[in-house]
Amino acid sequence: LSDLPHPSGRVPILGDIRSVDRRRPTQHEATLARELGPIFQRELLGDRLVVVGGSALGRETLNEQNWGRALVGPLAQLREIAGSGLFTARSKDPLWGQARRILTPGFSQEAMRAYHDAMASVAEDLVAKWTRHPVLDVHDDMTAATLEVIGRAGFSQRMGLLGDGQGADGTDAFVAALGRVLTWASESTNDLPIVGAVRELLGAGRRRQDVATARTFVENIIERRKASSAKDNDLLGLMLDSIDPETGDKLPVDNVRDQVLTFLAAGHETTAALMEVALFHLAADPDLANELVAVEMEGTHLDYSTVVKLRRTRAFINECLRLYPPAPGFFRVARTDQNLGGYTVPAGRAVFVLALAAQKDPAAWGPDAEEFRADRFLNERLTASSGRFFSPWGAGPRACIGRQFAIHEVTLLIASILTRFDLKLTEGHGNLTLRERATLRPDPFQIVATPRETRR
Ligand code: MNH
Repeated sequence: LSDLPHPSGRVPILGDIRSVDRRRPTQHEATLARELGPIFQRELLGDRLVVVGGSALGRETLNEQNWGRALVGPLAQLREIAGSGLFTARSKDPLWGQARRILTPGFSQEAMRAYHDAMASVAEDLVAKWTRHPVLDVHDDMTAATLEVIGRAGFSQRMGLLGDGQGADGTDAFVAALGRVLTWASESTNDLPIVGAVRELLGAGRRRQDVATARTFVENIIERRKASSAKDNDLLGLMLDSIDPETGDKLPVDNVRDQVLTFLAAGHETTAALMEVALFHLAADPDLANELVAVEMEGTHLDYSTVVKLRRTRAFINECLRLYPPAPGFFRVARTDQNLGGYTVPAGRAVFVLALAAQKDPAAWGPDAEEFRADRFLNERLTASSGRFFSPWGAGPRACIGRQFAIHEVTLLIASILTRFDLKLTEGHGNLTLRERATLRPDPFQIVATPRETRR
């Protein structure tokens, strides 16, 4: 692996220190992938990160027989707040399999049907808010909407974030604490040990406080549920009461807390990022928005079965996920020695599969790979043999459990918004820039929402 291409400007001992972008690491790595090819390395103090940014090589790492999921980088850091929740549990931890089996019924088609009304209630609150305040901060409103959806659908718990009064106490503090921990998890993985140690000295106290704030918040949600007589058939119900068919056990109390926190976090940050990218493109391209409305939304009642049939909207969402994957990459570890692009990756070695680069690799996606083309996924079937890397949900048994949940939510929110409003960007916001905190999420921007009726 020491033969792998590396960025120019390497310094003795420290290594490729000049080629680290602490604030936007994966976007910088995607630029490097364009210069250095489908597989390259970046070394810091002898610690080597192997980045796979090519479509074909990326696909090789998805083969579950040869590669598995690795818990390193920002993910490993997040264990500090999410413990052995589903996202941060080690694959060999029996709690992972147990939780996955217990929670899988919570993501069946039947479950999605049951969540629809809760999701629609959030869409209605959002529409009401935008009708009152037509100039809106997309970041804040998408944080609010996605947290409301996971709260109402998953935990039968209103968060009170959309100006509807009632809700959980301390939601804002929870969101702020979570944001800081996510930022730390992302940035600290790129620190040199000595710098990291200093930052840790300064930041550890704050983080302990943030973790405590987040845990208290979810513990309150759990206590409130236990005190109520409602036996709701939602995610929290499964976490608290369901028995794993394989082991006959329920989830331990501490683990339920970690799961609630995991689902509040994983369930909103990535989905909000996707919504923001989608709204940006719809506001920037009114023709596209009008076409979606005219072709498949106008005159429909947005019930469950209508929403799952919005195939153009789904294709548009896939194109958002292709160019702006909210999880910009994931780690895969070689189960046995692997030949990857002519280099030997020894057993046990983790590589970073950079979806952000592989999903726009011109070698597989063609010369217009970097262009946003909403109809791409309508015309081209992404069969296993197409050779194109498209993996915004991860891979294998550890792939996203919330995929259908997120797709239904985002499709419904987009359709509810587009059928009610014309969107436009505010002056001077013609570019979509992205910030990173383990996720890839647009920098805050505003849009103006004008009710469609008033135009006529
Ligand atoms: Mn989600 C895992 C992307 C929405 C809950 N999610 C993953 C992974 C990716 C991912 C990629 C795998 C990461 C890795 O291998 O290191 N998730 C997304 C995206 C969206 C998303 C792009 C929205 C858009 N995720 C959601 C929602 C929920 C959720 C919504 C919950 C309601 N995701 C999870 C959980 C895991 C996960 C839990 C961990 C699954 C496991 O390890 O078994």
